[in-house]
Amino acid sequence: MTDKIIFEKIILATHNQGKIREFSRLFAPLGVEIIASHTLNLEEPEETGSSFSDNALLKARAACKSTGLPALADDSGLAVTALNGAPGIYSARWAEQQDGQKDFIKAMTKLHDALADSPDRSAAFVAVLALVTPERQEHLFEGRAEGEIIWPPRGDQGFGYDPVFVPHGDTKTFAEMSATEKQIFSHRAKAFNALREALFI
Ligand code: ITT
Repeated sequence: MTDKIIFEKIILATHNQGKIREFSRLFAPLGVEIIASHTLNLEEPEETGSSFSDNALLKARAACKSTGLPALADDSGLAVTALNGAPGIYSARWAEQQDGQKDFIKAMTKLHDALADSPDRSAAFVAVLALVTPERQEHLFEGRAEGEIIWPPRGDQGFGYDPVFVPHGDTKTFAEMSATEKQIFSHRAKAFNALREALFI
């Protein structure tokens, strides 16, 4: 039998408001207090890893080290088959502008241009969650949402690449779905469910 750990507070090591909204909904039934690292002005470590797992671990380790609390990080992105998995771990960086702000219209247009007339529009959103505790336990959980890239973008919910992604099993983009609908398909919700089953219930 696995030991289930009781967490009262978890640092959510992210500066991404979309992730903060989604994790707040996911954790709400568990009664765990979520503290987003940006509210503590924690520095964002540079994402130097070569995989989602590397980057999730380095973000969670940094937040755990500087707060002494369990820390959860999410490293995620869109892996497009015809682009050999790009943008992948570079999904956020494809949106970066010179002033440091992110522009996802630019990133989605770059994706559309890179796909050109490729007949293969298949893609997957991937999320790897790393939970690191002050006792130095490290846990990793992965979730994937398979689907298709569409053009032009549709919908104004969600964040990031949501307007160009239609999950298998539906006709709406993630950005046309309510938060509850997106949760049925979402890579983040699947990874979170694995975490919840392993550690909480
Ligand atoms: P943190 O590192 O501070 O968590 P970030 O936005 O830089 O924030 P990542 O490095 O993990 O996060 O980059 C993931 C990018 O992938 C994110 O910026 C989105 O563009 C995209 N992405 C991930 N999950 C997504 C989702 O559910 N819907 C739309 N885009 C998503």
